[in-house]
Amino acid sequence: MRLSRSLVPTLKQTPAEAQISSHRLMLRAGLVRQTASGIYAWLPLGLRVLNAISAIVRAEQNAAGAQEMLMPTLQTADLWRESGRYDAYGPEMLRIRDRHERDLVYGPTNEEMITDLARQSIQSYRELPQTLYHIQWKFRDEMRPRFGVMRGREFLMKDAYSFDLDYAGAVNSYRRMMLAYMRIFQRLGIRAIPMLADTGPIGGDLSHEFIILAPTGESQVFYDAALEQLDYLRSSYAYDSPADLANFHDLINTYYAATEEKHDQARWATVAQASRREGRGIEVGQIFYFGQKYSKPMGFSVAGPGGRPIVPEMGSYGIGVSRLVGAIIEASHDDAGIIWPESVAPFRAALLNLRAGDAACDAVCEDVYGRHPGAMLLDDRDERAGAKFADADLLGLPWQIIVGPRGAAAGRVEVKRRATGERAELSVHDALAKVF
Ligand code: P5A
Repeated sequence: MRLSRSLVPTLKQTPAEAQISSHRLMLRAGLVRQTASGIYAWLPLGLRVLNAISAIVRAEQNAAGAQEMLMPTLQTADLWRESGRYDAYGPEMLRIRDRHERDLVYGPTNEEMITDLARQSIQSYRELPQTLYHIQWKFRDEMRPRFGVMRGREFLMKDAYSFDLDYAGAVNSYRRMMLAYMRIFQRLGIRAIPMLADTGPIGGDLSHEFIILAPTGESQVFYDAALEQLDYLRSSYAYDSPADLANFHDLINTYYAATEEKHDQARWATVAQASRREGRGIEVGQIFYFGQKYSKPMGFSVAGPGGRPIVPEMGSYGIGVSRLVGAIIEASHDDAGIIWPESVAPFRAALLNLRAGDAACDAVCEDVYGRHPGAMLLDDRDERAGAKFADADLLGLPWQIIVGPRGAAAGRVEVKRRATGERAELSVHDALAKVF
């Protein structure tokens, strides 16, 4: 992408409305713009990050055997009346009336709709278990939308729903999704800690929140530092092995982790002083086991062996995809700007033409850009070198390839690694070998 022809409206000044680093940086780097309170437009670079996160979430959900589908954002109020949540959900739910005076809601979550779809289509115990998911916009009319995309009103969520024949199956599905979540967060370059949680308006008996530490987080959390060291990607737990999933779950439960609401001072005291981590946390995902909370009132049953009806056991599993963009920045930035983990960076490298119009600089830049046009952001603007350096650090792409007139004449460029600041002057060939 050529910066001279792109909508990347970077800002030098800190926008007054942004209270936390990630929100400030998302506005300054031109990733998003607010269009109404708690509602954001995703500009080209922001959308690339959102898509990169979605792709990782999708790949790991598929690997775990979940099937992707897409449910609409608008839902009929009748579904919510069936489950009893139409009144219970309160003013957070956006209620809409169409021209025929029919009540609709803009979905804050999809337990009712997926249960309705399942009861229409799944008749026999032979068709279970199944897990389905989608990545879709949600609306919650939050009382205090704040911190940009962290607590928006419209936000992108990945939500999955599992259907099993019995409790043991449901617990297995829950553990499988938990393993998928740990792998997703690790692939995203963040350390999210699973913590036992309250179930809130989704309801149910068992829930975990996935939390990353950040000073601006909304809740106080406590956990054993050993949980930061676990490697889920290289672990050999198989998604289709209930024994593996039980071992994985036991491993997680070996270590203390809790939010304020579930904090247990007596157990906390048994964690070695040096291993205690305490601070503010941002919730990037939450999973729930709620048994028959929706299937029962909504009349969803399947024919068991011999025809006896079985009411399926369900769970739901959410990841805040748009919140993650803010959360990742919150966890990975410095005074100069964002430091994207490679897996979600909008581009792998920034290519800085320090003197656009200089024959040697232009030739080197076009040559380098032509080799990886989809992976590079070429700063070909007519701007001072200082402004280009500042914007490159602000945008936070993992690598910078800096092309100045003196080096270019000799076929040499400078390569800078954003995360460490480490620099090297290299031939074009060696620079490309280092970055790609
Ligand atoms: C699980 C999937 C649910 O809604 N139903 C379907 C369950 N869970 S949840 O915890 O309420 O939401 C899941 C994740 O969505 C993100 N999230 C938000 N992100 C941005 N702005 C918001 N206002 C917002 N509300 C929830 C969180 O990451 C949460 O973990």
